[in-house]
Amino acid sequence: MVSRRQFFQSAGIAAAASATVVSTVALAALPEAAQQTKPDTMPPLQPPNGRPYNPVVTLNGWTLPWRMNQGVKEFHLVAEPVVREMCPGFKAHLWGYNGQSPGPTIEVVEGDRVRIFVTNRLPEVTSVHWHGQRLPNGMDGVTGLNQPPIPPGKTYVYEFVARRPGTFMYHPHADEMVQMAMGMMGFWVTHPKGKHPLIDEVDRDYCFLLSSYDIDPGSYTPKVMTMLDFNLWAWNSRIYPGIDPLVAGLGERVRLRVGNLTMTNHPIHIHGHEFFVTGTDGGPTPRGSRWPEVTVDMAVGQMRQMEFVADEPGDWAFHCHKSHHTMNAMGHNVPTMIGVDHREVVKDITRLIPDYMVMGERGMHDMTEMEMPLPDNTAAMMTGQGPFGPLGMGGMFSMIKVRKGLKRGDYRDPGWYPHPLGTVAREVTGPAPAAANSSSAPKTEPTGAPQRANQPAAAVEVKVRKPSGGGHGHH
Ligand SMILES: [Cu+2]
Repeated sequence: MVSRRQFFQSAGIAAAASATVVSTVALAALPEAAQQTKPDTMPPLQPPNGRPYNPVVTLNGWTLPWRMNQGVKEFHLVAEPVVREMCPGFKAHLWGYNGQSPGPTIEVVEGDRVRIFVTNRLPEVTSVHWHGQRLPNGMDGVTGLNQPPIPPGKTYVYEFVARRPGTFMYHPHADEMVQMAMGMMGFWVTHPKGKHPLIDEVDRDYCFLLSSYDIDPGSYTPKVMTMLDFNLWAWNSRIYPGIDPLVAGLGERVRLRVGNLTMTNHPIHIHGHEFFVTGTDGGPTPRGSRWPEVTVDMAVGQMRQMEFVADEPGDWAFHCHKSHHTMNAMGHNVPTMIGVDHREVVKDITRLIPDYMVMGERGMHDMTEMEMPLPDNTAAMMTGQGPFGPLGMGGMFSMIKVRKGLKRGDYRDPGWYPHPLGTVAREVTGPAPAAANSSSAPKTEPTGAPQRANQPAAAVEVKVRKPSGGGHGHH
């Protein structure tokens, strides 16, 4: 078992050292606010105390350590501006918790008494709503309805018993539109205490949140006014090829927990396997209600738990089935990348958040960064190199890598699947066999049909740009 100290070392977590507005006296009594800024998938946090459980692995994320205080699990969340690397070469200025967006996953056990300190280091008020939890009304986190807003620089405390096991999330209920567009969200898992008739034990338990951003190519901060026309579709604020693969040993039982905090639905699709929806944020589903699927649609604000046995070796695509959601950084009104006045984005946000420039804690330097040549902070629209060439994917795309002989607890990328000889689709050479209805089948493409196979990649890229702005067509 990995000790808490070892976990801290392996995960590279350092205690927060950037206290600015919160007095050190007030912080002294609080549990340490662990920080994590690396975008890697961190190893599962084995519980150092309390009831045992099999921890989850947060995709490109981590679990928040706690302090046990007279039988109460105490956590410390710090709401603050963060820099999130969404994929290599592309950084976004978001808001999140404890150094990252999404915030750390909180894991507790059914029946645990939980106390969560929330320190606000944002330039405006916030609150935390514990989505899906049974709790006292005054702990539900809706600003104005259940509690006063948490002012900048202040720390509030929430306390309740995690009454039912399941898959939950947390997010602000204060200036929600802005704060969720900026990336404020996190996962919450309540493990069952002992055996549960509807909750099976699994070998691997992955979780992540669906989020979307609208960041013009070359700029860093999401446009918070965007309602539907986002250009970045993310899993845990990462976009492919920035999303780690989900690794499983051959024959292992795998659970996937997903929550949707975007503004549209996402049909999440698995290749090579079938899964069953075993639970929602409402709880475990009755066994009689489960049927096999290869795609599960997730509405806004919904969470789903899917389970399958990883019994087919290989590198299996796992993605949102909306094809526009497996692409990156489409410029809406940016037919040409050069000469975009992205300072307008800053003006828009400043209108909403007068203190906006404070968030980067870089003063005017942010402006100079934004004046860099545009392609410097832009994710390629479709990218990723596979064993057979470019994958042509981005956004909500990853892989489930199933391997024989993988050790339990080994989450490292095993590399590309070595296909057994003769098991890869290949070119047919020599005369093609006649089609069954060869009399009507044309031997060549009909006249005027696009020569798809011969089209250069660049032209394809232009064609799939969203038609909403000026980005459609050739220039
Ligand atoms: Cu989608």
